[in-house]
Amino acid sequence: MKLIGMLDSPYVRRVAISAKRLGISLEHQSVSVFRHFEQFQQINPVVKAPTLVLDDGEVLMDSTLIIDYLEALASPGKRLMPADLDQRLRALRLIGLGLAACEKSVQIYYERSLRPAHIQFEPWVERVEGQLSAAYSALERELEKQPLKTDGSIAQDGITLAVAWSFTNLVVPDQVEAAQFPLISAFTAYAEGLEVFVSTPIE
Ligand SMILES: N[C@@H](CCC(=O)N[C@@H](CS)C(=O)NCC(=O)O)C(=O)O
Repeated sequence: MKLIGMLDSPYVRRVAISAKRLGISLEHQSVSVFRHFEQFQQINPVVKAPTLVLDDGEVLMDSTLIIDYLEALASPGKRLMPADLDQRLRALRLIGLGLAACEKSVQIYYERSLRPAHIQFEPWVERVEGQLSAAYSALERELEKQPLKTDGSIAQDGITLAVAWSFTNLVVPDQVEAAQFPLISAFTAYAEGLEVFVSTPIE
């Protein structure tokens, strides 16, 4: 199977890291949704990263749906989501917040990099900045209540949180201060030190 997209996308990176943790080998092709738009279109006319191309040519998109498929393919001992319902609910809540943080970071980044300065709409930017801050504040509170394990393991909630924080720091660093989110920052430092993260660097 082929994973299409750049690792500077948090969505592509979470799929690549999840696949490694699940023991599923993917051939990664670094095709950019912007710089290689036409090439991407040939693979997936919707041009969304990540795109997964299955061995029979079927195309799947959206990181959560791709990970869902990979989880189903993986052996039960390697799953990245807890089976216990309460733990699963918490993991899903953390993942939801992490994905919202990714989405809001992308929106601010696209606003700044794609929309000409003279037609930027400040009320919209402020709204999105507030949403980004709300997502990380809620995540920080979650980690205060119950820390994620830092014993060498990592599950889907931790992968998504760390990938999100690294991405936000890459594209809109002015929006987040490590001192304001010490637990998220410390957990991300732990995750980025794991072999599976080190071998899947932001490109
Ligand atoms: N919900 C999607 C979001 C994917 C997404 O928005 N990817 C960006 C790259 S970071 C993209 O494809 N941008 C191009 C576009 O939306 O036109 C997921 O989880 O995969």
